[in-house]
Amino acid sequence: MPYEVPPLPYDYAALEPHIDEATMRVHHDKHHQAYVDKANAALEGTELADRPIEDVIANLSDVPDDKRTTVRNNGGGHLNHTLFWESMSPDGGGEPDGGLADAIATAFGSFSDFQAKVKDTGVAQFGSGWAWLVHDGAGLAVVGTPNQDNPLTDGKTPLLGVDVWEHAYYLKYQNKRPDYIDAWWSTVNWAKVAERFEAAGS
Ligand code: MN3
Repeated sequence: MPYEVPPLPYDYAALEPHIDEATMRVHHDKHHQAYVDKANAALEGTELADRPIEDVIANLSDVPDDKRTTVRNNGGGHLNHTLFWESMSPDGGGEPDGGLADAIATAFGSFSDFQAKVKDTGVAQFGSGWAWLVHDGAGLAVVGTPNQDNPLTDGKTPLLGVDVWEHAYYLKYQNKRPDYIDAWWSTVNWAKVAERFEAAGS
């Protein structure tokens, strides 16, 4: 089955005022759709076409040489955005609790230190990319990836990612990427992040 853009789990305007409706419409309907279309075109007719996108991105060496970069960029774009929409909620924001909160405190010292590290990583990403909270097998870490690379390719499990491509914020925030990241925290769906944390075998 070809990949499909999953429906947004809330209204396009539901993340206002943090993420504006116009950005959500073009980001979800146009950008994500383009990644899906290009990934499907690259994988069509190969044995990889029926694999979950997580498996493909975790095993890019299985992709034929002439398709690998296209799949890395566009399959990665599909996976990253699928994770991203689910990581936000109109009821988001605040702080995690339970085991995830403890793991963040252990890894980063405090929740605010963790937030600062994500922001620094996102702001420092030259050009386009993502800043991630990952489980690296031993514990939690913050990593940046360029373009549409996903931490799974490096054997790390993504728990939360913030898209720092200009298309994610430019309509509302123009060049002010730090302000966008500050506002984005108010959308984070910590219940979903905790679910991924538990599944990662914390
Ligand atoms: Mn994007």
